[in-house]
Amino acid sequence: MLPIVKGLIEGDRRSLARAISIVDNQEPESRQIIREIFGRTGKARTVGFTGPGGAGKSSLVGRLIPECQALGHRVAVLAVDPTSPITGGAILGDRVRMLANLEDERVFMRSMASRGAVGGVSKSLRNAIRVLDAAGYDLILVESVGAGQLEIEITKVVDLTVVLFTPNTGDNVQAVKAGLTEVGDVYVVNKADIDGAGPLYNIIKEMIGETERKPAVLKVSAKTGRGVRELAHSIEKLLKERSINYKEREKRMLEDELKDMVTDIVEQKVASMLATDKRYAAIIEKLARKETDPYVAAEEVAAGLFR
Ligand SMILES: Nc1nc2c(ncn2[C@@H]2O[C@H](COP(=O)(O)OP(=O)(O)OP(=O)(O)O)[C@@H](O)[C@H]2O)c(=O)[nH]1
Ligand SMILES: [Mg+2]
Repeated sequence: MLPIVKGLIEGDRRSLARAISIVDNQEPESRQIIREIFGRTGKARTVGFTGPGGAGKSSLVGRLIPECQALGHRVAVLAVDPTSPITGGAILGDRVRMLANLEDERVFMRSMASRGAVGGVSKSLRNAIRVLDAAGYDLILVESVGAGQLEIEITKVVDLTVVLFTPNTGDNVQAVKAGLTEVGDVYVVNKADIDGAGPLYNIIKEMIGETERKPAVLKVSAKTGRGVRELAHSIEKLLKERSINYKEREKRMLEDELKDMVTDIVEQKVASMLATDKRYAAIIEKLARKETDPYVAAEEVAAGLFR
């Protein structure tokens, strides 16, 4: 067993932090770490927090930590910021905001830099979750920073998604457009302490809460703490309900992952084959001279590759 794996299993926080960096950066050692811990994973449950910038995701996660600990969980937090090169300012800000919790030995926090394509982020995240799972953290809260396609991607990797809205940003419409109204298991109107939270809550309740999925819609204030305990209990309840079919869902998630990974491998193979294929170069020339068309050319190249 790798010393780092032994360390993280035995509760050494430095080994844990190092292992997460390795899988996040997809360093070569990452393969062996995952191979060694894979059999120990499957116990942790994961909750994603998504929503427009400044909605209060970090603040709310900070508030939820003690509530979830009170329910008996060993909590870890991952903040995913794909836009940030290694340690961006946004994450640092979050770190400061969560400083109170950082001093608490029972919680483990980490921001992930996962650069690169959408697939890279989910791969890093899946593996970071595995590392935390093997280290004995049974509840992992994942904050995703930034909006759009990536956030939707992240929701596929977690067991449960909490979508935050807040009255004082113009980003709500953006969030609706980005498809966040379809991915939530729980919808939260944060900043209940300020004007506009009530009307926004009513709108969301009507727009999303009444759909067939009937997701929970809650009003909270991460500032005053109002509603946070209720949210922790809702999350707990939903996770319990889902645990009944957990094996089945895990299998589906693994299938998604495998498909991503096979696609990656094939893509790389194809790229390297094309780079050295003389016929490919010739077909490009033919295309440029308009002696063939893109459909025929593509079929011809693909047929050559898979022969
Ligand atoms: N009034 C009020 N302010 C809040 C509440 N929750 C968070 N805030 C404030 O809103 C701002 C953004 O909070 P964050 O927790 O950093 O929000 P975030 O969603 O993590 O932001 P990003 O990570 O940058 O997307 C901060 O100034 C918070 O103090 C709340 O319930 N009420
Ligand atoms: Mg944040």
